[in-house]
Amino acid sequence: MKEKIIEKAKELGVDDIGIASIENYNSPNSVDVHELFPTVKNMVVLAFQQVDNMESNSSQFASVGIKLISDFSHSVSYQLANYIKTNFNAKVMIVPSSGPITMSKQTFMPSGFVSLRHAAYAAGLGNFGRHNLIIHPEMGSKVMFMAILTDLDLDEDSPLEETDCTYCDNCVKNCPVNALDEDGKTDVMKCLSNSQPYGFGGNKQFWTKFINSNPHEQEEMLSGDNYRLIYQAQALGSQYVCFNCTKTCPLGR
Ligand code: B12
Ligand code: SF4
Ligand code: SF4
Repeated sequence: MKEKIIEKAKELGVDDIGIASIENYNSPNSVDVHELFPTVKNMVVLAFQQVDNMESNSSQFASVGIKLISDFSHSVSYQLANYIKTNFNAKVMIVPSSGPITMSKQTFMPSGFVSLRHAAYAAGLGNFGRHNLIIHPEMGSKVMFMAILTDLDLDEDSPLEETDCTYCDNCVKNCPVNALDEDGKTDVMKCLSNSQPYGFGGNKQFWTKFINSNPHEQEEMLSGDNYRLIYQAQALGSQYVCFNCTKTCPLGR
């Protein structure tokens, strides 16, 4: 069964795949997976290599890469989940690449329903680096993940014991807002405001200013560049403009 799933995943364009048992998935700050899927047994975790748009000097062109990989990985995950469901009579649920996520006023911090970094670690697809991202043995830091939760019994992979991170600190030194200064923790609010200036915070700021402006100022605001960038980020879902911690890491292709 596992071999057939791996073969199908590779045929669909997945770069690497690992199986994590739910027992090995340990993400203390995330919800209990059984609340989402009571009979879940395993996670089929998929790794996708990032392209190099992030190296472009144009921040908007750089943001294209993450959007494309996200679209592709969603489509592939759906096809693979459907294959598992149809061929092995199993239940399957897909963890999205990024949104929707929990974004409540109470919890404040945005959080995925399932932490894909912890899932990838449990599936043996890499280990944490100094930038708090998973470093894959071949693809290095330029890798993104998706996961399919299933009640199917599958042979699990083991987590990697060693990290490939050399602690060169390139990621830490090149973070424009010092979000990585504390070892083992990303300062989420610092990263968010810098890497997604047209996301929730930027959008809220825009409309708060808008309702306190006179009609002439409002007209100016709506025809300005900032609103056009906010509009595109919302409409297309391409929100990241900073990739420094990933692109300055020397590991990978
Ligand atoms: C929300 C979110 C964000 C938020 C962070 C919110 C948060 N609370 O972590 C923001 C907007 C800041 C963000 C930024 C980025 N993100 Co993001 N993000 C997510 C998302 C949707 C949820 C993450 C989550 O639930 N976090 C909450 C919990 C799980 O975090 P935590 O328990 O506090 O764990 C943290 C620390 O404790 C530490 N940690 C935990 N265990 C261990 C163990 C060791 C040994 C160490 C050293 C550290 C460590 O690492 C975690 C990160 O801070 C995931 C997708 C998903 N569903 O998982 C993508 C995801 C994590 N993001 C990803 C990426 C690529 C990025 C960016 C590089 C985006 C970009 N600019 O390209 C930056 C990197 C920031 C960084 N260096 O940490 C990838 C990571 C891929 C990888 N190779 O690991 C993911 C998995 C998306 C995907 N589909 O692949 N992200
Ligand atoms: S994405 Fe940018 S702001 Fe966020 S941690 Fe990485 S370098 Fe810092
Ligand atoms: S840039 Fe250096 S310190 Fe940061 S994750 Fe990569 S190897 Fe580790």
